[in-house]
Amino acid sequence: MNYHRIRFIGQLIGIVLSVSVAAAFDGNTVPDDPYFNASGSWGQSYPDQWALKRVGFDESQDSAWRLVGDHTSPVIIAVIDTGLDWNHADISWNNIWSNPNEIPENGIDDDSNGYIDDVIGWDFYASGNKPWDHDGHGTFVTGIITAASDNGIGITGINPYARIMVLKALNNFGHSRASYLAEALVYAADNGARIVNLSVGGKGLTPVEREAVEYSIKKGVLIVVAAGNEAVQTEEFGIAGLPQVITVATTGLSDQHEIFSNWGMSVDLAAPGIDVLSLRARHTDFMAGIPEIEYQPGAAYVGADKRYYRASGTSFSAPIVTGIASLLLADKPALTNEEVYRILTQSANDIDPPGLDQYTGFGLVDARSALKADPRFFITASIDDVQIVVSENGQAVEITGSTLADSFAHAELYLGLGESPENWHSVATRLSNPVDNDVLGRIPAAAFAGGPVWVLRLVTTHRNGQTREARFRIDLE
Ligand SMILES: [Ca+2]
Ligand SMILES: [Ca+2]
Ligand SMILES: [Ca+2]
Ligand SMILES: [Ca+2]
Repeated sequence: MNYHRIRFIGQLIGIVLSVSVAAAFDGNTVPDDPYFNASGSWGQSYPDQWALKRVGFDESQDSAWRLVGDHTSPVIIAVIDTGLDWNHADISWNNIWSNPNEIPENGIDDDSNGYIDDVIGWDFYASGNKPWDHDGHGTFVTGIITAASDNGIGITGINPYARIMVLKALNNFGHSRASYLAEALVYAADNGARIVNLSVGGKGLTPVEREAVEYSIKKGVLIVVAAGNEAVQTEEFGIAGLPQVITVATTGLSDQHEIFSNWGMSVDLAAPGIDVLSLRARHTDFMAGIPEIEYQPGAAYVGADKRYYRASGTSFSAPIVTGIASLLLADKPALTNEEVYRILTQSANDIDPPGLDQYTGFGLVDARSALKADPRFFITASIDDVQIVVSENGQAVEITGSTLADSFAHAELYLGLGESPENWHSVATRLSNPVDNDVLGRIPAAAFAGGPVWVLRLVTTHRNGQTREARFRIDLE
């Protein structure tokens, strides 16, 4: 976030609504953007845009872009952040939302939505219609989603069909207020956004934020939130702790979760967030002045023109998920927010501890699998509680949780000795019917003879043979 002072200077928006631009990238070739095709531009050993390549956007014949059909729809994405440098050469006006019912610069709220001359979005801090980015964070996030593709310069974004609604809800020091975030969420939902990217957050959750989230979701908006970088539980971390949003954690170069990334039951997905390359807004250097980071001003600039920047954090993992979610909607506009949520989580690659885990949720987001997925498909396994119960047969351990699928075959409970068991044996009766938040089985206490620490494992099997598992550690001491 930003910590250096720049006075807000109203910038004229070059409103260009009907200029024909070179044909948009159709996804069937390798984009010609030089950083997309380069490695080591700042001396590193990996591709400059490794983060996109890791989730399926690469040079190969089965690059995720090639899975998008020929008939695409534009997708409105609200980026609630520090604004946008709309003069950046690698941002196309084609990818910025234009409010269809608002006549620019006439001083009248033509569409009667409560905001005068709101053509590309709104600045909730300054109460103005020019949400210029004096910080750099918002431009960086926007670049990951939709920097101009295949235009021969710089980087490529994920979604060439994006229309960014620029909602500035952070001031020039990178700080926000719950009321501005809430107002921006409501604006996004009321003005046609299908996805909101929130790479901002903080401790605590106000009722007004919670209400705004519920309102937006009810209106069909998908909300994608960065988990946060404090290495704390997401449940204590504002909107990221809510179950209805997609909460995104960060993985590094070897697909392991990063230690700074917040964790918890609300984490749904992980995406790359280390040394990500994106756009630098003019006159900004948002890493400078973050007290926790040792940083030489200017060190993150990339390119002779210094118009690119690299940074790490969950803030930059979230827009990777937003980019993929919005590409899904460009391809299949009839999908609901719930369906997109399900597709993204169900098609993720399981990493870290097997099954759903609190560091990476369902796993690393996978654009190829998401674009190929059957929207109906799901398979879940969760162990929510383990309790000692007493019956006429003596003591037993009762396990509650869920095992579900759109086409359920069966489920089984296993027990293994120690922290990371190598051998598993089946316990309790095999389940031939799904269980939704209820008793999964009872294991006689005698089964736990032999050691104090056990791992319980639930495996759900789909009729197509795919499985998903959940694990639960039991310490009898
Ligand atoms: Ca208006
Ligand atoms: Ca107007
Ligand atoms: Ca480009
Ligand atoms: Ca996992």
